[in-house]
Amino acid sequence: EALGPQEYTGIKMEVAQWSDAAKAEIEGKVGGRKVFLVAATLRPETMYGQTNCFVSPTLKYGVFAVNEKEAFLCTSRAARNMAFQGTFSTRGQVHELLEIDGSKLVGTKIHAPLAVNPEVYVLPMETVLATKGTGVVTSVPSDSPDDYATLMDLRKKAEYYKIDPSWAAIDPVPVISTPTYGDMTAPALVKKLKINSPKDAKPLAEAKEIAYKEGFYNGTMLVGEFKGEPVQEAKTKVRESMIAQNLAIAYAE
Ligand code: A2H
Repeated sequence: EALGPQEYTGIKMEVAQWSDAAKAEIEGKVGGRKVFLVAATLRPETMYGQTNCFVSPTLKYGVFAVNEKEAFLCTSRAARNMAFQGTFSTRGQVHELLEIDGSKLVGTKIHAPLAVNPEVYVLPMETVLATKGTGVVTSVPSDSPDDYATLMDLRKKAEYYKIDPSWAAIDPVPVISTPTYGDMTAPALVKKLKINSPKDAKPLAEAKEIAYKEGFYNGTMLVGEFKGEPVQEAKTKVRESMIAQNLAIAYAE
């Protein structure tokens, strides 16, 4: 575990269309604000390859006022951290507009900033931790073994997970090329380590470690503003560019 604070990028994914279940709960409660799901990521340079977004189907989320125009959807734990980091106009204070079950968010259509596929859906991920980040995880299956394993499992068992197969239909997008694994690092590692399910925790942790190091030290950007540049350089540039464009926030814990 990291000793110092972890510096995440909070990706602002604006709601384009609520699921029916969420719509019924949100109606009339956000005061005309735009609502964003805020996903905490350590790999902002991969955002071109978002294919969906994950929430925990067993966690509670809140919608929190940022100011008169915007609201963020995340865990209340994350909202408290944001309040003390100056994210909200009411510094130090959390203004919760409503609470909602993660399960009801599934099927919501959102806008994924920078993504090659800008419209994506919210899907369930059982391994989302309540104690980390915002409880919202944007999914980049080309470069995250967890995201890839979960997406494949959702496709295999759409009925069991009660999802419409069309919500999980976007394929991984090549974003970063690495010398050892090509332009689909996570799928290559999931295959190599014979990972069959998002519950294969041990090999997934190993795959995650390898993918992270390989991408960071040896990866080259295949798309976007910093195409052709090493990931080591593009990482901070994409983060800063997204924050400057109001597509993301700095979030630490
Ligand atoms: B990363 P660390 Cl492409 N529960 O973003 C489970 N996982 C969570 C989470 C939570 N509450 N909050 C964030 N995460 C994920 C992109 C990515 C990530 C890629 C590759 C690897 C990777 C797209 N998903 O993470 O324990 C988020 O997924 C592996 C390092 O704080 C976040 O970054 O190190 C990462 O885990 C944070 O994990």
